[in-house]
Amino acid sequence: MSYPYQIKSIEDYQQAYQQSVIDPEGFWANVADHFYWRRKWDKVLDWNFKDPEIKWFTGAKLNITENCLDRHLGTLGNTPAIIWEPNDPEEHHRIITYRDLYNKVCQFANVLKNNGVKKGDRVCIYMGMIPELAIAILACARIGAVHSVVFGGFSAQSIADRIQDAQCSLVITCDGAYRGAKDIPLKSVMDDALMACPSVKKVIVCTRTRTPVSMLKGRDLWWEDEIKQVETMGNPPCPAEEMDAEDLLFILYTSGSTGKPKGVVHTCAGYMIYANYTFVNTFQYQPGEVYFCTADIGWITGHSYIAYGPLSAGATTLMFEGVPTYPDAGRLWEIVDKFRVNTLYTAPTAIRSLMSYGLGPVNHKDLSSLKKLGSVGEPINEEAWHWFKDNIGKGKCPIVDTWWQTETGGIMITPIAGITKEKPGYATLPLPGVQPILVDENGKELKGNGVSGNLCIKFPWPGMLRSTYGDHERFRKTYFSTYENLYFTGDGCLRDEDGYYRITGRVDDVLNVSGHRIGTAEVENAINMHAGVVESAVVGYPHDIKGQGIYAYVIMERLTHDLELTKKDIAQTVARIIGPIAKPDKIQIVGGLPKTRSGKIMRRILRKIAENDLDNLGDISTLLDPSVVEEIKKGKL
Ligand code: 6R9
Repeated sequence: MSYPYQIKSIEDYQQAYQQSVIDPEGFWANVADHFYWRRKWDKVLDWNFKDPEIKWFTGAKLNITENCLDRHLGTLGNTPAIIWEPNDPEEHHRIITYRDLYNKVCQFANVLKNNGVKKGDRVCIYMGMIPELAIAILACARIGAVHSVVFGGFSAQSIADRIQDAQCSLVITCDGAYRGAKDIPLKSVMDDALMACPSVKKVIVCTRTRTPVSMLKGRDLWWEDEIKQVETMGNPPCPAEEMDAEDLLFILYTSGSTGKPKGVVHTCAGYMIYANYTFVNTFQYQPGEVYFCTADIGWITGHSYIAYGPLSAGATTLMFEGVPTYPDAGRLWEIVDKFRVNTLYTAPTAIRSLMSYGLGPVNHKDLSSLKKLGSVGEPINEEAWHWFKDNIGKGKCPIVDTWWQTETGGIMITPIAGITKEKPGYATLPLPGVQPILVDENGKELKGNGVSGNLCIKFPWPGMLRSTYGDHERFRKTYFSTYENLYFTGDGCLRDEDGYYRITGRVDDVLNVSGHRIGTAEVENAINMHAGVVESAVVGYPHDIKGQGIYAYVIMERLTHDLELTKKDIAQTVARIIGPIAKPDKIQIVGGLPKTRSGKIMRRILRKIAENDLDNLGDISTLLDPSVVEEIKKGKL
């Protein structure tokens, strides 16, 4: 596979960038020419950020799996598409070639068809990181079903909310999942969720952990049995469904500043082009290289940079079932060594965690295959950046600090590996096609360099979300109503004297805990479900490993004598309602919350207290009752 649109030098980058701004349609049409289409587009782009409506490649027909699988069979049939490393290092790894993957996807796509799944139906996928997860999403895409992957760490309640919102008719899950020392009973959690989900008619269960499960007659089916049926039918091929460019490819739920996660909608053509373009360019992928992204497919990073980006590029993508610290903190380095990994794409929280174990686990591992390193999910602090650069990259590997979001579909601001001059802590420059703009509170553009403000994007890019599922008005409100005619990212950002971008973190009520987006309102809602809780307020505070930790202030109806137990119970309630990732790190029981006269909680003050910055609370005179602040400060000591 060759990539004629791969940038090779900084001059190339500048030229591509210029062209993408002067003639965006021509620019993206040139990229799109290198894909497989059933029918080409009538028009490259139709858009307005007012309604808002965004359409790329209108009139085009395609199927993303023909681009990820069929078109590679001739030249890459025997090339590994997926290398899978299990949680337990003693268990054998699996290598799935492009031909194997094609066969398995067709087989499972036929299983879905046999079970009544049709184009446009929504399918919820709740699985661990096994190859069948990648097969499941591609099988959905093959027949035009819309997948909605839910991360294996989410609770029954969170799954139910997502299934109901999307009205999924079928669920694909596993008996259980291995993650480090834990076995997660996926099917049993799913059973709880499904009590509230009448739309679900069938559940396909893939065997992984052999955890005992209960199978409901008429609803639950074993993956393996269903595959056998297709085999008895003589394994018929599964022709790809012809999709319109703007037909839905998938929904992925993400947290915002309001209580309810929203279903981010991505469509077929634009997403495909963008995931591929950004993968090939950012990581400077060369045929034959082994590429390893440590994310989970339950998040957007896994969708775009384990599955669709690499596979559409005919790359070899390594999929790891476990966690970086199991069975010990040398695991990632062992995997790099074992498979001669060339690119490692991970998160600052993982780097910081591994850093805390010192160099012991790194020493004596052969990391000489590494050529490129990447980071995603949250701002990377300089210490972690240098540790990664010096000890993992041995000073010779470029690091790409990639800024992007679930909503953007792919990487937006990043160095291009080995081409852009890097600067620790900076995502550096926008990729071609991306037009960032910084604005002040009032939406006034901050021109020139050496400015800092809210990060917006002023022109569409092919990978951007098209809507929030079932609620287009929410889409408009969330992203396009803060500043007229701009997509608002929710992030604060600095553009330095060199024109380099540094993302400083969320400016809305969204936390970033270990790279996971968590809305403060969501956590508050969960806390408020706990018996005896009157009200709560949640803020973030700096955490050495997680980046941000969750600090909850909680008012109780009455105080029990065992406050520690109450706090533990509250944390447990949050884990049960949302999932363990949203568990507060610190809970403080308080008598009142700092509110303005109009009843708004002043989070600024709570944030300062959580950060232990007790002497800089700023003006508290507008508070209804300033004495609560003293009380909270005292309670903290
Ligand atoms: C891909 C992904 C998006 C939010 C985003 C921002 C933060 C992501 C970052 C970064 C600084 C980076 N973020 N990458 N902040 N530097 N390189 O993480 O998507 O889960 O939707 O989170 O993550 O705050 O707005 P998602």
